[in-house]
Amino acid sequence: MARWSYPRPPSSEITPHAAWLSRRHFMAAASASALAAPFGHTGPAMAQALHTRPGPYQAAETPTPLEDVTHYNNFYEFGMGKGDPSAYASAFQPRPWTLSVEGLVERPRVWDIDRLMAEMPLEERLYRMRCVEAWSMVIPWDGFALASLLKQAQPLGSARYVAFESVVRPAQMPGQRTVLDALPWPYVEGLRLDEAMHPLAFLAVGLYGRTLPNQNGAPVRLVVPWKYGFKGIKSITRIRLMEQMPPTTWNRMDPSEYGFFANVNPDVDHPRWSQATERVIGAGGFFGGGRRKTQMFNGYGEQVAGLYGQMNLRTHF
Ligand SMILES: Nc1nc2c(c(=O)[nH]1)N[C@H]1C(S)=C(S)[C@@H](COP(=O)(O)O)O[C@H]1N2
Ligand SMILES: [Mo]
Repeated sequence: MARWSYPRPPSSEITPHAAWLSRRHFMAAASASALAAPFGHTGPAMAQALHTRPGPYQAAETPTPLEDVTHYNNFYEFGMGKGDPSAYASAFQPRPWTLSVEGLVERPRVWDIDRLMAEMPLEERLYRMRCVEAWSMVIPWDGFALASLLKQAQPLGSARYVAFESVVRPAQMPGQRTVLDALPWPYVEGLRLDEAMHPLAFLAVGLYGRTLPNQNGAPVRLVVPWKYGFKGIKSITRIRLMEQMPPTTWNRMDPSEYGFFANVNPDVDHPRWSQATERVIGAGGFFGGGRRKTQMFNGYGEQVAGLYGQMNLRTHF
């Protein structure tokens, strides 16, 4: 395995999404905007404590240090570097905020985020997160099951998929000003309805017992622990139930590299790298850490394998 020196591994090693974008001549535009966006530091110091109870789903591993969880991020709305979200997200205003649940539902509704957080009983979920770039973390999220929100909306019988949309705010998100011709905004994601209703599918409004830091997707983001991290769409404004499979950002960018399902699978390699192992972020130094074997469904197979029955996970990757 390649070695690197502080502060950042070469992008070819750990930012394959970025490597993809650079083929679209993104890099020059991105560095120009970084100079024009001198925002300060943001982080959990500004966050508020949440009243959360321990939930039923926990991972055996040690949580990744808070510093790594909040400073090693993928959030292209703020730039492509792992340090860009923590550097540039402090100007982002996650309140006031509305989240709409619409489409094929009996009761469409536009939620105020604080109202939603007051009405939903918050619980902690310690989940493994496996990025498609072959690194992983273990994160204590605070939030509620996606299913409990969807049930309130009462999905119609015709609903088969759930589409998610991130916010578009180029004035507060420097990456949206520069990546415009490479990545189409808003960032969009989707799940099959049965995946979305699975008890492990989670909407996070906090981490480490505090309101969600901007760089982690404030004020509300999706967490689907058996899928690659890019399914965990951040700063969600809209959830729409649909009959057809919705388009998803990375699948749209390159369907040969990023599937709709994106279930963690050590046996199906990404076309440009192996998925058999992963680098554990924060285990033994900021950018150090061990490498370990990747688990099928990121270790959640016992709970979720039944969702896929006899489906060929190689073709439906
Ligand atoms: N809107 C939006 N959501 C996003 C992304 C993004 O660029 N934009 N990156 C995804 C990727 S690739 C990963 S690995 C996770 C990272 O979440 P974290 O920074 O909180 O660890 O967010 C996902 N959600
Ligand atoms: Mo990712």
